Amino acid sequence: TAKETARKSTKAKSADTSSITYSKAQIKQSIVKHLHSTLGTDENKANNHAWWKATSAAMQELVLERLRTTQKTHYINDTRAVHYFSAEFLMGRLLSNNMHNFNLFETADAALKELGVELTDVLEEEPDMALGNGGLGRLAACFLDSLATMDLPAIGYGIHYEHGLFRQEIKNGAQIERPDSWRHYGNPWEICRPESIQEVPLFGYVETKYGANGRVKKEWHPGNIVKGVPWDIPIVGYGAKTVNVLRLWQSESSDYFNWDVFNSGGYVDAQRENIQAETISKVLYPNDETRAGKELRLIQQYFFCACSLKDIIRRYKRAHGDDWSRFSEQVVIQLNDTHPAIAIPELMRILVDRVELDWDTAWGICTKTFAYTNHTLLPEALERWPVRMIEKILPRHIEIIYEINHRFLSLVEKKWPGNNVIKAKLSIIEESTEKMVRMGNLSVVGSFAVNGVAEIHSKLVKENLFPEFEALWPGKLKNVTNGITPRRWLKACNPLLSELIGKKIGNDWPSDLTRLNKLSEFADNTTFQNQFMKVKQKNKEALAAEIKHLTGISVDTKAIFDIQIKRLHEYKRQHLNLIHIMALYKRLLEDPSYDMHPRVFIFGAKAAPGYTLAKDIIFAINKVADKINNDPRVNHIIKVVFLPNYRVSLAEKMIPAADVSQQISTAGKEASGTGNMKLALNGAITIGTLDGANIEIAEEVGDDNIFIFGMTVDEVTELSKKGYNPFDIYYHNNEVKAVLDWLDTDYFTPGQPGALSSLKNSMLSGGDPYMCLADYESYSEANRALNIAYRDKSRWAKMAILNTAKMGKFTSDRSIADYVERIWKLTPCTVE
Ligand code: C3B
Repeated sequence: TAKETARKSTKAKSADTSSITYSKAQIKQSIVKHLHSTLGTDENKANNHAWWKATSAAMQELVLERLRTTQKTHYINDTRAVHYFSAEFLMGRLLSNNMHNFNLFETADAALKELGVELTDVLEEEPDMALGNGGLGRLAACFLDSLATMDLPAIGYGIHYEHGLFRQEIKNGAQIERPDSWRHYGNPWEICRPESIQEVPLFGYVETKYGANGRVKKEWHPGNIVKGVPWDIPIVGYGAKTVNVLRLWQSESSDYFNWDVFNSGGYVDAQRENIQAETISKVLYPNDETRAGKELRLIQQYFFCACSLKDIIRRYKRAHGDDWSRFSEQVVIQLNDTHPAIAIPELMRILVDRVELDWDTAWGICTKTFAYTNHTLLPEALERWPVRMIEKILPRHIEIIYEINHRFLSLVEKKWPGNNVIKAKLSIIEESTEKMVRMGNLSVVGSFAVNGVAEIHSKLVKENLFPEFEALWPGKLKNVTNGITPRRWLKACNPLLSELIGKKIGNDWPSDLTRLNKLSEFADNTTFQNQFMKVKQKNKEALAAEIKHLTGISVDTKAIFDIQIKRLHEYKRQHLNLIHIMALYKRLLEDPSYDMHPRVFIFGAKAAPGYTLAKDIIFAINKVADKINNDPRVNHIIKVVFLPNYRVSLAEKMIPAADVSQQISTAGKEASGTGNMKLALNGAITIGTLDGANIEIAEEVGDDNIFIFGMTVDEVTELSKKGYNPFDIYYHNNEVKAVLDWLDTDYFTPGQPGALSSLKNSMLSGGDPYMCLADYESYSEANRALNIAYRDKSRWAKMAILNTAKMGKFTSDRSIADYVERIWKLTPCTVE
C-alpha cells in the first residue's frame, strides 16, 4: 500500500542519513565566508545576530542545492503532488531544524566553538516565523516536515504576512499586544521569485455575452487588480534528501492596471472598489477558532488561493499543455479548514470561463482535486460569508456558488424528495435575514474527501455536523488523526532525552517513532528510571532559569512542573485549572499541614485581542499568581507562573521540563489537540478529559499512565439536554462556592474589588457554557491521585517512560501516511 511505501521510504533514510556531508572545517569556512561577503562584517565585529545570519546563510547554501535537485527530479518524473492550502503556517525557528535534518548540528556546534561562538546563543537570535495562531498552523508546519522527510512531492501555499501573530507583553497582569516583525532585519531563509508573480482580480462586475453557438459566456471585468509576489521557504526533510517549498504570497499594487483608462469609462462608479493592495498581506488575523467576518479577511483568502491556483496551473501546463484530462491525476489540493474554500469556485471559474470547459467536465475535475480537513465543531469557528460581501468582491464567484448549489440541491431532491427541511440544512446558501454562504457546506460538496483530525472528532463530524452528507456520499467522510514531528518535538528540543534514548535503543526512532516502544522494556528498570528522571530534572533546572530570566520568579525544581500551554479559550478551560489552584491555596491556608507535593503551575497562552473574557482569564491567572507567589505561608508549596509571549520557540523550552500536561477541555470541544502529544512524548503525564486525541493517547499509554477525569461526550450532551445549572453545584459544593466568591473580593486585586468578577459571572449567571463546575469535583479527585502518584518516585518514573515509549502513533509521519493512503494517493519520489 501507499502507506507501506511511505513508511519504507522514511525507514530507508535512517540508514543513510545525510546525502551531503560537510566537515567541521568546511562549515567554519562557509560561515566565515558569509560573515565577510554576505554580511560585510568580520569575526571581531560580529555580534550574535550576525553570526546567526552567517550560519543560516551557510546552511541555506546546502539547502538550495538540495532544493534544485529535488525540483528537477520532481519535474523529470512528472510527479503527482499534494498542494497544502493554508491561511496559517506556524513554522517557528528554522536554523536548528535545518541543521538537525542535515545531521550537521553537532558539527556546526563544534565549528562555531572554534570561532569562539556558542551555537545556543546564536539560535536564540532567530525570530519565530509565527504566521499562524495555534494548532491548525503548527499542524501545517509539522506536515510539511513529514512530507519532505517521506520524499513526497508537496508544496505548501499560504500568505506572506508582514506581521505574524502579535507579540504578547504582560503589564500589571494584563495582556498587551505588540506588533510582530519577524523579517524586520531580513530573513535568511526566504527567496523572492519575481519570475512567478501572479495577478489577482477583485471587485468589478460580470458581463454576460452570447456566443455564435448560443453559448452563454461570462466575462468578469474586475474593478481592481493586485499583484501576488511569491516568497519561497525551503522545507528540509529529515536526512536532507528531499527539500520541498512553502510558497507564501505577498500582495503589491499592480502597475499593469491602468486606472486612467479605467476611470475615463465612467460606467463603473457603482462597482469600483478601492483596496490598498499592500494591506492584503500586512497582518495575520489573530483569531483562533472565531470568524473574523471582515472583508479584508475574505480578500486575503481569495488572494492566496487565486495566486496558488494560477501557479499550479502554470506548472501543470508546462508539462501537459492544454490537456486538462490529467489535471486531477497530477494535482491534489488539501484545504486546511474552510479558510481556502473559495479556491473551489475559483477553479470552476478558470475551467468554465477561461478554459471554456463545459460545467460537468469542470465540476468533475474540481471534485477530484479538492479534499477538505475540518478542524473544529465550534459554531463560532464555522465560516459563513454574507452573500452581499462575496457579490461585491467576487461578483463572478457568487454566480458560480449559486450554480453549484442549484445542482447540488437537485441531488438532495432526488435523495429526499420534497424534504425542504433537509434542503435548507444542506444548502450552501443560508436563507437567514442576511443571506450567507456556508463555507463548510461548500467545502464538503466540492471535495472528494473530508476528514476530521482525531477519531472522536471525525465521528462527531459524521454524526452531528454533516450526517446527511454521510448518507448522500457514504465513505466521503474520513478520519486522519493528527500528529507532530518528532524531529522538532523531541530530537531538537530535548537533546538530553534524545541522547539517552539513542544509547538505549539506537538512533532510528526519529524517522520511525514506533521504535520508542522498545523503551517499555526498561520502564521497570531502576537504573533507567533514574537516568530518565535525571534528564527531566536537568530540563526542569533549565526551565527554572528561563522562568527566572523572563519573570523574576524563583521556582523549586523539586516541585511538580505542571504545564498548560495553548491558546486561551473558554473551551480549553484554563479557568478550571485556575479555580482548582485557588482551592489548593485555600486548603493550605485553612490547614497548613495539608499534604501536597510542592507544585509549580505554569501557563502560556495568547488571547485574541477582542476576546474579553479570555483576556480576563489571563489577568486573573496573573493576579492569583502574584498573591500566591508572595504569600510566605504557601509559596514554598505552590507557585504560579504565567510565561509571556507563548510561541513555538518557548514551547520547545517548556515541553521537555513538564511533569504534568493539562489537557482539560470540555469533552467534544477540542477536535484533537497536538500539544497533548508533544508533552506526553517528552515524558509528561496527562491529566485530561476524554476529548480529542486524549482518548487515543489514553488507549496507547493505558489507564494506569494517565489521569482521566470528567464527563464524556455523551454525558456532556445528556447534561445539556437535561438542563445544566451551575448554581446547583455552587450551592452544594462549599469549596466551589468559597473560591468563586473569593473572586468577588479584592483579595487578589487589593483596592479593586470586582476586578475578577467577570470570571465568576461566566461560571454562574453566564451559565458556565463549558461546564467547568460540572467537572470540578472529578478534576479535583484526579489531582489528588496525581499528587499521590508523584510521591512514589519509581511509579512516576515508570509512567513517564511509558508515555514516551507509547507515543509512536502520534508522529506526523503516520498522519501523512494515512493521508497518502486514504486521500492523496501519492507515491514517494527518491531524490538522489
Ligand atoms: C485546532 C483545534 O482546536 C485543535 O484541536 C487541533 O489539534 C488543531 O486545530 C489541528 O487540527 N484549530 C485551530 O487551531 N484553529 C482553528 N480555526 C480550528 C481548529
